[in-house]
Amino acid sequence: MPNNTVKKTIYFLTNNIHKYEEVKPIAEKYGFQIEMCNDAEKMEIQSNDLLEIAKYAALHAYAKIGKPLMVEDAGLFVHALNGFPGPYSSYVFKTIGYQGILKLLEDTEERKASFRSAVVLIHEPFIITCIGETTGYITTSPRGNRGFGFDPIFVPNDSSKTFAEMTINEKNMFSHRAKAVECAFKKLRKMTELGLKTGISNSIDDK
Ligand code: ITT
Repeated sequence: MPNNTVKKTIYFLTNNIHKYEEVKPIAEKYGFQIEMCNDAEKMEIQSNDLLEIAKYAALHAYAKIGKPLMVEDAGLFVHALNGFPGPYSSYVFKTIGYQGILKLLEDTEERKASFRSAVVLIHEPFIITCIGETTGYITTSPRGNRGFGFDPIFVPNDSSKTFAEMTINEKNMFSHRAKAVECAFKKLRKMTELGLKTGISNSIDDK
C-alpha cells in the first residue's frame, strides 16, 4: 500500500449501540467510517466537565490502541435541579432512571433542560474537540420507544416530539451529539485534506 494512503476508519470507543447508530451516518457524510470499539478500557475520571472526561478517556485509550479514535461523552442538565444529573447521567440513569427525574420534577413547572455532548477525536497529528448542546424541556410523562436513556422525557426546542418518538435521522437534526460529531468530522475532513495538500499525509496514515 502506498505510504500516503489515508485509511478512513475511526474507532468509536463506546458500548452504546444507539450512540454508534447515531454517529455512523454523520461520519459517512464526511467520508469516514466508524467502527465500534468496546470501551472496557475506557478510563472515566470524576469531573464536572464533560470535555475533560472525554479528553482523558481518549488520550488514555490512544496510548493503548494507537489508532484513530473518538470518544463522546454526554449528559442531561436539568435547570430546576441546578444541572443535575449532568456528568453523572449514566449513574443516575442506572439507579433512578428517567422515572426518577420525572419524580424529582413532579411539582415543578420549570421544565427547561439541555443535553450536552463533548467529542474528542484523535487522528494523528490532530486532536479535535467539539461541544454540542440542545435545549428543550422535560415532559411530565414518558413518550416514545426509540433511542435510549432519557430520550422518552426530552423534547428539543422547535419540536413537539420527544427524542424517543424520532427516527435516528430526525434525532440527528436536533441532537447535542449530532452537533458535536458533525463539528468534529467537518474539522477532521478539512485537516486531512490540508494535510494531503501540504504533504504531511504520512503522519495520518494509521497502517
Ligand atoms: P459510553 O459507553 O459511550 O460511555 P453511555 O451510555 O455511558 O455510553 P454517555 O456516558 O455519553 O453514554 O451518557 C451518559 C448517560 O446520559 C447515558 O447513559 C444516558 O442515560 C444519558 N444520555 C446521553 N446521551 C443521551 C441521549 O442522546 N439520549 C438520551 N439519553 C442520553
